[in-house]
Amino acid sequence: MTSALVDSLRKGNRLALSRILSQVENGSPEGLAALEELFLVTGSAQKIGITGPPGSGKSTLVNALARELRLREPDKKVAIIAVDPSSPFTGGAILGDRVRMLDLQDDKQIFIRSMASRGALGGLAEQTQALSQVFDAAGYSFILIETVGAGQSEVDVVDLAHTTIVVDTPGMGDDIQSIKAGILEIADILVINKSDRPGADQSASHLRNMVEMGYAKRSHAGKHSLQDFSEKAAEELSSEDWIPPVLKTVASDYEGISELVDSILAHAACLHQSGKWRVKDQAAIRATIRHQLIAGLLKDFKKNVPTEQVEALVAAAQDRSISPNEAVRRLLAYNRSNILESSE
Ligand SMILES: Nc1nc2c(ncn2[C@@H]2O[C@H](COP(=O)(O)OP(=O)(O)OP(=O)(O)O)[C@@H](O)[C@H]2O)c(=O)[nH]1
Ligand SMILES: [Mg+2]
Repeated sequence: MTSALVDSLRKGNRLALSRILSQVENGSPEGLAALEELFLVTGSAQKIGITGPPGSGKSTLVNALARELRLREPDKKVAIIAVDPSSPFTGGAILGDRVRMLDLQDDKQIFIRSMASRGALGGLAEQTQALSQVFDAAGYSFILIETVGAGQSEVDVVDLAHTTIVVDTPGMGDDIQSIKAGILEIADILVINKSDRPGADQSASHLRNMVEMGYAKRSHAGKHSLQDFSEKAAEELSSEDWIPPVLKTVASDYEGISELVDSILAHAACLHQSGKWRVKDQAAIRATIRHQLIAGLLKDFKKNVPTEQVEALVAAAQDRSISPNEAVRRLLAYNRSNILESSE
């Protein structure tokens, strides 16, 4: 049964969208019910993760990207999700003339959402996943997800993106070195933003060298973001048909944005062509089920087995009267017997 609110969201009503996003974010029963219904019509949006160190210009870049995508694909809607934003979205005030003509706030085909809270739906990645499913079902073709530096957040939102853009700034040679491994594993597109500053060319060529050197390795290692998925999926994904480009931008002046959008669209085309879009999608769904299954089992276990029981067996193992293995065996047996009892 479709609720009236879900109906209006599917028809493009922004107020309905906004309300469902809040319900989902709060983990309310209405929100979860809406999500279950909406999931069935998801799968077409391109989720684009933008990550990088604080202050590197991610928000500015996302603003510019949203505009350029709208100019390029006037029939398509763009959503922005900011995870843990420390700087607000500008809505265009600091951008140049060309972009002011198309103000984010005035463009009803752009929807900006900052993640206000965390915890209601598990970790940040789950919340972001849920919100992007709502946008996807609401007909948003591009979902831009700004997140704090890769590897710095507890959960990498990168895991759910089709396309991951890693942003850095010039003159951070040492930094680039230190996050090199992470960058090469997760980036589909590398961006040197603030290229109006000295050292941009060196940083770009430095990164290009690293991409070239690391690429052979990467194709064997598979993407780190897929470590949770089946090995087969990771293998299928880590081939060499996409080599991450290194681009220079001045997001505050809209420079290099057009090239960046070219790369984003090309990456989507490449994923579709190679069949990896589908593989990624399937892997993400498998991971979601696995995640929720583990959470559900744990919840059942906590309901079935009293803390004292757990603590007693932990203590017994700590005393070396039984092995940890035996403790687990007994706990699982206890859990099972309670499941049997409650189902009788
Ligand atoms: N010189 C220069 N400044 C820029 C450029 N892009 C962004 N900025 C400025 O850099 C500052 C930080 O930009 P943000 O877009 O807020 O950076 P951010 O990565 O989103 O920051 P956090 O979300 O706090 O991590 C702002 O004052 C921007 O105006 C650029 O290309 N060149
Ligand atoms: Mg920001």
